[in-house]
Amino acid sequence: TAPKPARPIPVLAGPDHTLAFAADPYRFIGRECAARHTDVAQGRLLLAPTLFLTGAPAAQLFYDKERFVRAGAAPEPLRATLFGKGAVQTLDGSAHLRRKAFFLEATAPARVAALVRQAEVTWLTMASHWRSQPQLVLYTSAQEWLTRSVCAWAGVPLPEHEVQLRTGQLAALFDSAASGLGAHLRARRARRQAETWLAGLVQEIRDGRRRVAGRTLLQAAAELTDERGEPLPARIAAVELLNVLRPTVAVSVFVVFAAHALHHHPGWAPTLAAGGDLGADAFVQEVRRFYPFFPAIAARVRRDFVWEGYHFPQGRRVLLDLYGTNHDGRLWPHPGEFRPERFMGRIPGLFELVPQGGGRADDQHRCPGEGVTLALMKLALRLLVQRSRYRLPPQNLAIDMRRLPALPRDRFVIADFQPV
Ligand code: HEM
Ligand code: MYR
Repeated sequence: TAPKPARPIPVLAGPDHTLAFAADPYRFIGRECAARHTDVAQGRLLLAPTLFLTGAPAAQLFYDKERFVRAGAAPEPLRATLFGKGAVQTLDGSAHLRRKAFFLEATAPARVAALVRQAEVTWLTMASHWRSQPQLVLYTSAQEWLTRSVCAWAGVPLPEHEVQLRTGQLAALFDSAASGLGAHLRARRARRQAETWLAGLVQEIRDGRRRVAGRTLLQAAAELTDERGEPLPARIAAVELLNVLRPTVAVSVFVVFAAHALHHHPGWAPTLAAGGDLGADAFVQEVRRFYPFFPAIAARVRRDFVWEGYHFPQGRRVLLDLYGTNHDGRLWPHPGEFRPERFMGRIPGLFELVPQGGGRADDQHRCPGEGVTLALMKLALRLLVQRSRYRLPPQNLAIDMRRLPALPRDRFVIADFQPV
């Protein structure tokens, strides 16, 4: 059949939309598309023409590997901070699948269970120190908890005197990447330092100067090879090791949001303490849907095609609206209300609940860390509800939607912490 003639893609007013996007990074795409009754709109970011996509059908399109590639999609400032250069996020085709295997092994259910066991032990040790502090900031305490836990689990040595240093570096990669120029430069430095640290450990293993017990993640990273079977440069191995360590520490953002949701919906506490999965699963799914974290992801058109009558030109950058898809009223009735019940008896489709991307994790770019994320969120909630007493001192709990990632203004301060 002959292709349908193209219809024009709705165009946003004005010469460039970078400032408008930055002013409201989570809601910009959804708002502009809704105003035009469209799932595809065209604008400009840093003067480059960009297509904005929102909603489940557009998400399904975005994950069609025949139509989009990731090479050249992520802007340099993000590759230099959040992702790392040469990372799995920027690969396509067989090179991507080969690299992805490292993450699928790292996040297999038995490995997730081992990480959760480690994280519980680490929490209980840290909780006895939290007791003696009049108050603590949940965001930064959770970062230290997750850094200690993931390094112990990964076989990455973390001497006590380096805990603050490495926690700060790992957190800067996601917390400072897109938070203004000064923070961005700190995130670049943190990436250089963290890559140097981990590349050094990889090199020690390869040279036989460091023995590791069992098949740790560090060992697996040292054994990573390219398509010809040659060892990857130690720097790239470090980038991929960081692609597990960094996002695990980033679960601190969801820990804060989970605590925030619990504070506003205390009726869920008994369900979360019981440790059963049904209600706790629904609660953490709703936290991931409701709260703003990763706003949008980028790809480029692989070759010209027509979708829904719209012409997509080869090379054009597209941004898929994750936050807006999670708040699309066509999929989620009353999207602005926190209702875990919506996940009871509903398994979301592959392109509907997309806080960590859509499609499949094994052969597409979807996040391989959703199992880790859900398990750590449920653990943190159980430990907060069942094994802790604390109160919230007066503070600003409003979520700053202009920041990347969004966070409660005061980062969730808790007082009089008592392990029980
Ligand atoms: C990819 C979000 C946790 C490892 C992604 C993507 C998103 C995302 C939006 C992009 C999907 C795409 O490009 O199609 C998050 C959020 C997390 C989180 C919000 C919460 C903290 C994790 C964890 C791990 C992880 C815990 C590892 C244990 C990765 C990797 C990729 C990825 C390696 C690249 C996958 C690929 O390109 O094939 N994540 N993630 N993430 N995530 Fe996560
Ligand atoms: C990870 O570390 O991979 C998981 C979460 C990181 C989220 C960081 C949010 C800010 C990044 C801005 C992306 C802007 C895309 C248009």
